[in-house]
Formats: sequence, C-alpha cells, structure tokens
Amino acid sequence: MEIAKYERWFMMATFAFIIGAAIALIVSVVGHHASLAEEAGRIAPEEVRSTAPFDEPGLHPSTDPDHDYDLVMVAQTWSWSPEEIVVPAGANIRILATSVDVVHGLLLKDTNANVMVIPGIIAEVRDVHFDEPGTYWLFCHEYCGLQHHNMAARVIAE
Ligand SMILES: [Cu+2]
Repeated sequence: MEIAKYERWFMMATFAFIIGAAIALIVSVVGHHASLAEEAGRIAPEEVRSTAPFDEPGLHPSTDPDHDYDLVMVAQTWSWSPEEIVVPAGANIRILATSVDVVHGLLLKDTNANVMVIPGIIAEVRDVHFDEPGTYWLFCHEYCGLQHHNMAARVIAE
C-alpha cells in the first residue's frame, strides 16, 4: 500500500518534469526566438582569407533579404577578426562565422548568438539584434588552447 503511494508520487513528479521541460522549450522557441544553428555552407580553411565574404571580416550590408547587415567573423587561435565591430542598435543582423584552424565557439553575450565555429563549415546565426546601445562581448566558448581565455571581441551598438 505504502509503495503504491510513493510510486504514484514519483510518476506525477516525472510527468510534471516532462511538462515543465516542454513548456521551457516552447517559451524559448516562441518567446525568445531560439533556433538551432544552421550550416550555411562549406569552405576550405586555407581558402577562408581569400574567399568572400571572409576575405573582408566585419560588418557589411546583408546579401540576405531578411537582414540589414552581415557580421562576418573569422576565428583563429587565439583571436577574432575583427576584434571590434560597431553596429547600429536595433538592426537585424546575420552572423556568418568560420575558423581557419581548430574548433572554436562564438557566444555573443545578451543575444541569441551561440554557435560552434568549425573549420570547413560556415556557421550562420540569423536575426541577431542589439536592442540596447552598449558593448556586447563576443567570446570563444570552446576550449581551443593556451590563450583560449583571451579570445574575445567587442560589438559596440550605437
Ligand atoms: Cu577558444
């Protein structure tokens, strides 16, 4: 009798956890526009610096009709190109990033941008907004060697 009571309690707790996880997923997708990072294409790491748009990292008018600007980022041990980017606050920005050497990660604090930056692959993050003017730190969040902790760039929204 006692065992059946606790079993029912555990089943209810498990069910509540699943419902809670489903609600959290729906809120993050619908409310916060979370989405899976997309692979926008492939590029040979040794050709990154000579191939558009990665031959000119930085902010450019977007080639995608849904976005105002493309923020083109190149990762290398242990820095980003460019290390400082000025963007208009409120603009709809698409990030395109790739690596010339090892696996890095791109995390833009206080935005929806959080992707792996893998050599050979072009990572795309859509609909990035800097609503409040200010400085947004861009970190590497994938351990890439001795100076990984110094691998940061700044996005200045104004
Ligand atoms: Cu790193």
